[in-house]
Amino acid sequence: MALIEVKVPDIGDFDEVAVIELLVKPGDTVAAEQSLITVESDKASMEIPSSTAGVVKELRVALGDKVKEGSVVLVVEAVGEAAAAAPAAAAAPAPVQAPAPAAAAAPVVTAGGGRVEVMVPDIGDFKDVAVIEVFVKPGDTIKVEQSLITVESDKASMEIPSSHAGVLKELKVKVGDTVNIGDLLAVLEGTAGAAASAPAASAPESVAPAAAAIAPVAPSIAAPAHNPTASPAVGLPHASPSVRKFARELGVPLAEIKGSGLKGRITAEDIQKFTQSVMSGSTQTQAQAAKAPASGVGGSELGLIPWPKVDFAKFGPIERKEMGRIKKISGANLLRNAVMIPAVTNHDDADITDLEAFRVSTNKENEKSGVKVTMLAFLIKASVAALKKFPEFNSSIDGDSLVYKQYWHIGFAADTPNGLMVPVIKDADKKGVLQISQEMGELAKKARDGKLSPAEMSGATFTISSLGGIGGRYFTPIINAPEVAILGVCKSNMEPVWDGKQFVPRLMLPLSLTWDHRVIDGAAAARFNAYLGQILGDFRRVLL
Ligand code: CAO
Repeated sequence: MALIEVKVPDIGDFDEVAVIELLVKPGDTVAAEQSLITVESDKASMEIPSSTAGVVKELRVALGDKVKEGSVVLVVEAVGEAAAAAPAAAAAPAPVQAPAPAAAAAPVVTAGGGRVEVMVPDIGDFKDVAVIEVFVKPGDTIKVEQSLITVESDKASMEIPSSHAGVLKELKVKVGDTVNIGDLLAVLEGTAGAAASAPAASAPESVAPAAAAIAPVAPSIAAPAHNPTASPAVGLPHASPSVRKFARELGVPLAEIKGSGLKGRITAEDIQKFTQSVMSGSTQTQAQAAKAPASGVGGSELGLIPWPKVDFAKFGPIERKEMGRIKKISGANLLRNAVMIPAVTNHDDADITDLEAFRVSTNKENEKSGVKVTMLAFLIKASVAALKKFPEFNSSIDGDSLVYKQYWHIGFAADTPNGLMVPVIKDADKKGVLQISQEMGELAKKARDGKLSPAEMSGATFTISSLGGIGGRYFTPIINAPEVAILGVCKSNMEPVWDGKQFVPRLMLPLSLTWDHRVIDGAAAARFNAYLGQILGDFRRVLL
């Protein structure tokens, strides 16, 4: 297996930038384009993605290190195609993106010389980047190169500086807007001094953003050039783009978090801890505090008492272990889904006597093919039929709308040494049970080996969680938002079933369907389960 050095690609005019986050560790499997580290300068932070897929063998940087173009970030052992292409990949650093033209950064001075329009400069290949922070307000006196707003893409956030000095008359954007090169940001009333400096401000070297191509495939980003005279916004929380995104997804106010990272930077862990303490009632957000009863005895918005704080060591020996990354991420998602979704679970049983006999005989016939047909594959196929009959189960809430998906991608929970993962069988409606069984086996193996790519875990419209191979009767699975339902399956048992005349032994499969009451009602859920049971009882119904 080939060892490849992954290097910092062209990051524009930045000479040396500090490593503020390590996103992988030795032993991790990384996909091409997966973010490896976050670096930060005065004005921009960006994630450096991997130029190749493989297993991390050695990290060559530590928190606080300074890196520049060509610095080796880590060494990976290439796998698959990357291994074949290894010599080229190791030798060739990420291609360099030509510096962006400065034209868009130039202020437009209109009649009278006093009114200046400040536009979004060239921000590289990005389209529709989101405004996530606004630092100024009308009436403020703005200096040349003072940061006006922060914009953010998936991989980088950057502050957009003013190309001109003056008094801010109108601000044309707000948090949540998306902007592109050339969009009008602000209108300034220029001052005498500012007017004199205007031509200099439009010169490329003083305000033109430098293009910092992050990686061959990652979008390039234009980050404002480092300039010692720039006046960065004071008191703003420092956090990398992915951390900001994570905070936004959970609705966590960054300004209220004390960062534990280098120089007080906020880490993903800080956000998780903050969320946990808010959910447990031991911390209040400022918004919650504002809403709390005047008596001051409020507690959290949910009215919960604080999470018990116990000195476990007082009662006996203990061992403390950090939770793994996957557990932390899935924990935060599960907590949100459990708290935010008004979920109800219906339990039912399906008679799978004939289906199991068919599965066993199919496996005997196909013994040599190496593909084992599993009950879960039949459940996926049966679920697709039920989802087609009851389309709201295949929908998602989006604001005030329901999005009905015309595709049927089924996720299945897989138990792995690192925690719960949910690989997705795409277009399950177009695949036969044999193909689904084969794909499921491959995806479950990848999940256990920690080799699932993000694409293999995204896009599900419905999820099945099967504990059938382990045991139990019924359970209440948590919906995998933004899906609106999840099917839990337990171990089938031979049971006496009354056929109208006598008790007969039938193989019964316990089903637990959890559904979002905002979208689905109890009658629909009961019908869904009943229909699913009918199909599992006689698969010919799928043909009807
Ligand atoms: N009833 C009775 N037996 C069942 C069954 C059921 N519902 N489902 C599977 N089995 C049997 C299988 O037939 C197999 O038996 P044989 O080896 O004799 O053929 C055995 O149990 C093992 O099955 P399996 O679990 O390996 O395979 P699967 O296709 O059923 O499941 C997978 C694959 C990936 C879903 C499973 O390995 C797994 O990870 N399950 C756990 C999921 C989980 O953690 N859910 C909880 C999420 S909420 O925290």
